[in-house]
Amino acid sequence: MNLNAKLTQYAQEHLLRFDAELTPAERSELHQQLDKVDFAQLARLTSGADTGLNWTELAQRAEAPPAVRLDRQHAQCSSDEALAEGKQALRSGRVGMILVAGGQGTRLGFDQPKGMFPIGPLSQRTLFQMHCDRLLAVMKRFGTSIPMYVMTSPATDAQTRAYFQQQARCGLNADQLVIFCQGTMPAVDAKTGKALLASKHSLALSPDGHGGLIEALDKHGCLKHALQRGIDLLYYAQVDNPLAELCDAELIGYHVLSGSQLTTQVVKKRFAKEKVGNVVRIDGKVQIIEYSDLPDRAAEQCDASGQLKLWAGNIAVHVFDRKFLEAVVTSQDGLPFHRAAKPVPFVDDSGRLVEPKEANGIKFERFVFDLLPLAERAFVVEGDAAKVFAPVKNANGASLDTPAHTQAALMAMHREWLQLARVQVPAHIRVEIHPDWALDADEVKAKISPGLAFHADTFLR
Ligand code: UD2
Repeated sequence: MNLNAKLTQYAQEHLLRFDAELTPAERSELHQQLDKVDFAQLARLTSGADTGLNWTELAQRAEAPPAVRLDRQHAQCSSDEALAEGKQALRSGRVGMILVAGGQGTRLGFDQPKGMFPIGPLSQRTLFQMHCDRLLAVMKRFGTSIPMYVMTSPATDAQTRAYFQQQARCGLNADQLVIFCQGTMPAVDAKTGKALLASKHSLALSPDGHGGLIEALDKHGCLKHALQRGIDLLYYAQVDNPLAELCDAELIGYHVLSGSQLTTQVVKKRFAKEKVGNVVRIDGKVQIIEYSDLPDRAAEQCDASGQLKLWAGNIAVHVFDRKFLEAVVTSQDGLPFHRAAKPVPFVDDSGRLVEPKEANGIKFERFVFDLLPLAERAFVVEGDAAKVFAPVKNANGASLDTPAHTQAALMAMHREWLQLARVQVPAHIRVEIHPDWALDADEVKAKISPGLAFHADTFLR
């Protein structure tokens, strides 16, 4: 079927209304974009056939998920058993790392990929560098190689590639770094469902959400790359959280021993309406209700002991079975799309660029955590928020999740490791520890003499 007929079939023929005025290069660009769009899928999404979920009703039925809590009591296996199993999995090269980094630092007032944001409190290492340093230290400890799959978006791809090239891949070997770009979805007019043009010769496209990961991993050959290297476990984290314990042996061990397809690390929410997804169980299935979808009443419910009933906050740290992801790729529906009403600049019928202040368009995004209810066996493990979660989301000055908060959390953790080793670190002294020097409190203890005192800011490396 030619392009014209295809567009007419889906009532999107307006996309060619400027075709006659375009240069050959412009026409080719537009036609290439249009060829890649799945208009049947777009029609399903805009027809109302997919009306979304009733979160209020679902939230009423939501319970806390079954989870291994921080005290590690009542778990089917002990923390030591999990640790031993996870170490074995790492040593035998079964683990790969996925880092999603499609976001820009716009909310931080940083006009580059967020991964390039300098966050090391003393070292000024970037988010990318900190994640790579941790991964390299894990590789060294377990004498193994762990490839890192970094997902970018069209907005961050070129700069991210240039960054890793300039920085000698942040220390990773050529075969340990795979950078691939996520897909896009056309934005549509909220009233008519018609796709919007960003210019006369290009569609208004936006990233398809971090859930676009699954399709992108397949499309760019990453699942095959992992298979060929004997990797059957993929550890997942977001670039914005430098505390994420990439390839943590205990979490991997719980995943393996529980026979889970998807294991997720959660933290106890600090307050009811904290901006983290809520990991819950509904009708026996573990799933996530995003903070923006959870009604206040459900968020604020407490149990008999006065604790939040829906306590488990999503920090976007998961372990996936590679085979589970492969099955999702080949399943008919894959992950559902969420719709977000947003202001979307567009070219109107007269060819004029309109830049709306209010939401005029709908963007479609997939969320990686929608994999949870698709898993037959999912497992939830609580981590200590002070040790595993300090995301960089907002510019300094905001009340939460700023670079200053993240740096304070990093330094507090490193100070605690030193204090556990009976090293004196006065309150005004700032400390940062490079993972190559020590990856955890035990390693600090093994390296440093008790009784030592710090008198100046120190970056241990
Ligand atoms: C996300 C989770 C939320 C909570 C929180 C923890 C969603 C929808 N919500 O909230 O439940 O756990 O994180 O920090 O995920 N990204 C891409 N491509 C995209 C969109 C996002 O790579 O198309 C990456 C982005 O670079 C970032 C991460 O995904 O590393 C999270 O995205 P976000 O900052 O939009 O999500 P947030 O903070 O609202």
